[in-house]
Amino acid sequence: MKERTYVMLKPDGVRKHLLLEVIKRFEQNNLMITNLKEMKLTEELIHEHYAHVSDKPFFPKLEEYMLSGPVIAMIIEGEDAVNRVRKLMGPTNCKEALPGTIRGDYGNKDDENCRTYNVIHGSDSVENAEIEVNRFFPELKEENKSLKKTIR
Ligand code: IDP
Ligand code: MG
Repeated sequence: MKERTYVMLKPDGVRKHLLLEVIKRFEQNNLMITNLKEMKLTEELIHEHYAHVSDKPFFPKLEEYMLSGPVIAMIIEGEDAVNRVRKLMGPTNCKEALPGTIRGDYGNKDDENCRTYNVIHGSDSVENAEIEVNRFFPELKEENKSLKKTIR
């Protein structure tokens, strides 16, 4: 099924100049980047986006990481986009991510940091993708309603 998903190059990914590399990987896999912008996250946005881990001991470190520089927010469309983007990213822990995945190739491999500094975010379900697209691209709200019907 054609879907869209929310992808975010995290601050370490921006610092490592990985934007073109990740776009290339998505495009070569027949996924289309339909929207892209640079933005600086706020504490409020981080708490909302990472509400599912906000009670974990690592949350302050995650928050500091996500505030450490700008991110690149993207909407990506294509067949089975949510799962295919997750596969191209690799698992959360960069030490477990295989070479050839974005996290496996570019994430932090230190024991202390491999679970946090993992370069990229991708929505984990179609439902969350819609929530995240609306969260990070609120300016598309009206367009979003019709986009669902006119997916490329
Ligand atoms: P995901 O990004 O692979 O979907 P989530 O479980 O949604 O993983 O966690 C959100 C983010 O929180 C991760 O991408 C990572 O940056 C950070 N994180 C997750 N688990 C840990 C952990 O055990 N230690 C430190 N940071 C973590
Ligand atoms: Mg997640």
